[in-house]
Amino acid sequence: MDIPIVENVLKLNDEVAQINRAKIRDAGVFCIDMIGSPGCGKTALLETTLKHLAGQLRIGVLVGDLTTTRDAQRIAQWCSDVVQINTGKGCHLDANQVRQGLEQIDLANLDILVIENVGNLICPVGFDLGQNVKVGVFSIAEGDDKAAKHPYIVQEAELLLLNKMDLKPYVSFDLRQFREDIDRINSDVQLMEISATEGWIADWVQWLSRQVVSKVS
Ligand SMILES: Nc1nc2c(ncn2[C@@H]2O[C@H](COP(=O)(O)OP(=O)(O)O)[C@@H](O)[C@H]2O)c(=O)[nH]1
Ligand SMILES: [Mg+2]
Ligand SMILES: [Zn+2]
Repeated sequence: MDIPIVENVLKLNDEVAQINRAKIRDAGVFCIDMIGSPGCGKTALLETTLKHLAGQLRIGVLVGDLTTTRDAQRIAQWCSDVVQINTGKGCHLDANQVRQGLEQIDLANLDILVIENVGNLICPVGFDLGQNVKVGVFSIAEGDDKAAKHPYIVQEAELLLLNKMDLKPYVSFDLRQFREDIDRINSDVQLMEISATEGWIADWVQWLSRQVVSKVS
């Protein structure tokens, strides 16, 4: 008897996601749903990216978190278009929360909107928010089995980032195994090795710039 309820929730979510998608498309904005576990470095990556691309690309951020506004405060140092969405006990963002967040952002000012999802590699994958792409973030510190253990994000993501590469010398992490697991699950997905805190983000920044160019042309 539970199944129809779940189906209805997802159907309603998908309808609102389509409204978000149309709004984002009409504004000519490229939208990323960023998904990764707590502490993988999503906010750190956004901070470094915003610093790096200041004056080049206009980036807005919707950031989902259970109760605090700490991530939004960190991001607000580098960006004026940031909205915190508190989910309470919710372990993912849904399209309606994003719809409300969008009401507080002037999309006309932006090239890119990044939605930092609640730290969780599981259910955020199943909720369409109206994004163009999902980007999955893993980190060296989490262990090399995490792609294999979280195949849904690997399947759904357009791009995967492996953060905290600066910790590689100190942590046992089999990169070959990690890459093999990803290849087996989704041979189309691109993987970039980065360090948010060291600023090793050149590939990611190039990828972002390409998305904006291909949206405009
Ligand atoms: N060494 C190292 N630490 C990082 C890196 N990226 C993030 N961190 C640290 O990891 C912790 C969690 O980062 P945060 O951005 O809050 O992760 P989030 O929960 O995914 O948003 C913080 O202490 C960051 O300074 C990185 O590339 N290298
Ligand atoms: Mg964060
Ligand atoms: Zn959830």
